[in-house]
Amino acid sequence: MSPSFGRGAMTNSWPDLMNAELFLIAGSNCAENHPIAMRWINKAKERGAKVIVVDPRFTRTASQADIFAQIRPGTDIAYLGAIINYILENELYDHDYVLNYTNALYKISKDFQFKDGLFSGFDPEKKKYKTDSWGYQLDESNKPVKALVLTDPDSVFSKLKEHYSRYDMKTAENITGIPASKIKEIADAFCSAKPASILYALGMTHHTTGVQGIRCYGIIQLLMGNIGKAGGGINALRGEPNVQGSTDMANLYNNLPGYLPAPSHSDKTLKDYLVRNGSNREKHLVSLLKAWFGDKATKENDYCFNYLPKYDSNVNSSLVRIWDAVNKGQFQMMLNIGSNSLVSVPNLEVVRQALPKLEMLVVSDLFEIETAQFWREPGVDPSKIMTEVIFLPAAFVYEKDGTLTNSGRWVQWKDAALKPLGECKPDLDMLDLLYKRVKSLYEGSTNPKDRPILDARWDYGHEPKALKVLQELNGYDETSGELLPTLADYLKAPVGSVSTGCWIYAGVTGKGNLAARRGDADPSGLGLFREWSFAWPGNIRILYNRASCDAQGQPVDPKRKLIWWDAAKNVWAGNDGADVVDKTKGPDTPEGKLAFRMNPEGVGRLFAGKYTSGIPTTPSADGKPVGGVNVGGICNDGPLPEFYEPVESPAENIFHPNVSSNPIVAMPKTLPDVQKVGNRKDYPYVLTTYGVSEHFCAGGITRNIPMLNELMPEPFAEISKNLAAKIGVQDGDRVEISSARGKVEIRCLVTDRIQSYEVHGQPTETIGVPWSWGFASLNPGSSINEVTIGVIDPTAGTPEYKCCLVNIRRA
Ligand SMILES: Nc1nc2c(c(=O)[nH]1)N[C@H]1C(S)=C(S)[C@@H](COP(=O)(O)OP(=O)(O)OC[C@H]3O[C@@H](n4cnc5c(=O)[nH]c(N)nc54)[C@H](O)[C@@H]3O)O[C@H]1N2
Ligand SMILES: Nc1nc2c(c(=O)[nH]1)N[C@H]1C(S)=C(S)[C@@H](COP(=O)(O)OP(=O)(O)OC[C@H]3O[C@@H](n4cnc5c(=O)[nH]c(N)nc54)[C@H](O)[C@@H]3O)O[C@H]1N2
Ligand SMILES: [Mo]
Repeated sequence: MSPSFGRGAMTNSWPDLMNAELFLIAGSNCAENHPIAMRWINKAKERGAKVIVVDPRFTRTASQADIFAQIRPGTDIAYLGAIINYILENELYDHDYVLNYTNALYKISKDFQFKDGLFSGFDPEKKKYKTDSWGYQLDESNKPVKALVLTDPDSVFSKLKEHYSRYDMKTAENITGIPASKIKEIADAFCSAKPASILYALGMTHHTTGVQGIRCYGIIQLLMGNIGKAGGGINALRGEPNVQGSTDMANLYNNLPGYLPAPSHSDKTLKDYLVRNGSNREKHLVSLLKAWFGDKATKENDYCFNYLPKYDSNVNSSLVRIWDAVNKGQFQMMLNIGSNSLVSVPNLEVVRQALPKLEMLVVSDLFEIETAQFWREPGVDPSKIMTEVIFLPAAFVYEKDGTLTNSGRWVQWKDAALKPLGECKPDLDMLDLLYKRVKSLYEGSTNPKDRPILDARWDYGHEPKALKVLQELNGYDETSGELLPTLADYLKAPVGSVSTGCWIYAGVTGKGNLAARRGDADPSGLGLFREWSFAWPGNIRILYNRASCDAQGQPVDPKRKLIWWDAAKNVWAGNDGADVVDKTKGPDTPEGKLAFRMNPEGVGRLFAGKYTSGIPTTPSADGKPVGGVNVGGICNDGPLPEFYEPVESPAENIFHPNVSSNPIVAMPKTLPDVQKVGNRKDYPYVLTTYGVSEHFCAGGITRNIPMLNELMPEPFAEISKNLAAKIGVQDGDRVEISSARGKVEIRCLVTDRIQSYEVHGQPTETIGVPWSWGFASLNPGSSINEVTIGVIDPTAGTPEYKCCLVNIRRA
């Protein structure tokens, strides 16, 4: 529905949280934003599990913690780096796991370097990395060379150790404001509990170092052997209702459904695409093209590959940058479905100046949200606005059939309970009408550029049914027209003979609508609930579960057995579906060893290097491996997470003052007077923004519900008692919060929940403000996004909503 602010999912699931012995909840306030998490966390707590919460504020989640640490926003990598260092120095890691399931032994290219805050390959002009030196040493057959021992100077393990040797507890304290003794307490608690689960959401992702922060979690969980285990994992708690489903369907500009990379302008042919992205993706892309273009997609015409739009890989086209493009006049029309940018986008003035540049704006929503009535905003003269605005009233979730995919990858079907009000329509019906009308306008055209619209397989009938769409995602045998029964059937079929609208959903409706299942049997007692709905891929509930077994294929945790190699029957069996290349390939075969089959090298990456290989993950029709190449993903800002200060920060980077913030982050410059960066002299305090239980996101729905408005009537600024005394205000007084970009006037809430702290010995303050208000609705209020900064994470495109510099004074 709405712009997604991240990818990923839980490696495990909601009920699996009850299996953990310890939780690190850092960057999530799940008690308020994902209350269902607490149901399962509390079950684990009843068994004695411990909870660690790291947050700039003492939240309702923090009130449930055994250890709480208050952190300066945007500095998690510093204390996480110290924990990595502590694990390595004290040999607290899971030795077998590290050797068997990670790339610890792999030798890194001699050209790789990290110096003064920069990885090798930095191009200062383009502010980009050339990534050639971030690879493994390779043998003649292109296989990575492995060291014999972890201590080999070229090994990933040694590189990791060297990189994090700078991260001692005291340095981490100086950066984060968390006392060194507390960081050590967190490290000791975390490393002595097994399995331990990590939960995160926006507190980690809303930064210009967001992806690398999550990579720290990956490194820690791989070192501790917590991935692929019940009660372990890295659990991304997703946001919007069905944001998981919408990212699965690729609502990001550089994705196609099923997390396939989108073609870029350099991919002239399907072959070019496969060379760049790996031939193991051939099956998935061709099946997608078959779903979209049916019989029109043939081998001879590259399966209509050139019907796909291509993006310019030199240009970041994520949400924030789209508003820059609207400002430059690059769009005439915008279809805005289920999103409220005039509240939710950072540095709102950019959106405010962009909207009137559109000739037409179509908004589909439940309520007439701010974005739909931008021309009515106080201070705007409607007679000067030439944009034609059309509002399409949308049916709500209860008024339509369909699925919602939760963070645990469970695709859950629901039936409509009510008829839509008045003229409201489900989005599916709106898009169906729109497509049919557009197609009729192109009918008879001989212009080749119109072919994709004319050739699309759009066979949902007179009134489209959500089930038919789900079946398209499941996929068909294109010869017989039958639904594909399972993921395995899809994987076995020859390229071009099958279709799937989203390959990871294969099997969801193959044997009836599995998403509608509500079987609550849990024979293992591990909360797998494999007869409740359908989890992608292939109804596997815990990803990478091959790693829950030892090298011989037997479960390492006798209390939490997920899968095992059944030697008598020659098959991977178990309580969960086995996440393996081939269920009949045992632990003594090359395929049967791979716990991370989506990576070309088949192991978890402590060092996210560059590697392209022939490890086959997709068998062909005759069961023989396709000798294709598999290309692994990399992070644009480096193969190892490094601590960089936020773009606006109260401190210099102590590790490398000359490269203080992430070197490949660029400040947008479309509107130089609006897109400014502030300095710490004029704006000495750190602002962080967050959600509240009583409102939802931009508040389009919740600010129109009187009871919720009574509970949470207006935005406020949480400040410490010290700061209140310093600026001479009392609880409830009005304050002005300003940044280099804008200002708001709201009440302050003087609280113990935020404490003053020191950064490099300097007293520092965080100010917390919830963000769910705008000028419209039953209950208008100031938007803190007037103040926030529009810089983005260079890999994910997520804005740095969680920290910028501000000043505060009595209003
Ligand atoms: N009631 C309600 N539920 C919601 C939403 C809502 O608006 N209201 N929104 C939904 C959506 S779209 C999403 S994405 C999720 C969001 O769910 P959460 O991520 O839980 O949401 P936030 O409150 O934005 O941020 C979480 C916490 O991160 C902390 N934080 C800020 N900066 C940092 C940092 O640098 N490090 C660390 N460790 N923590 C930091 C904040 O203080 C906050 O307590 O919730 C979803 N659920
Ligand atoms: N400062 C600051 N800004 C933030 C954040 C933050 O933490 N701090 N969080 C960010 C995050 S995580 C997110 S996800 C974004 C969210 O930003 P937006 O997506 O712009 O905001 P929402 O309010 O979630 O917008 C969803 C809209 O969809 C409408 N809607 C609901 N159901 C339907 C439906 O079935 N059909 C249609 N057509 N419409 C429907 C709702 O009424 C609502 O207006 O905001 C981001 N902005
Ligand atoms: Mo979100």
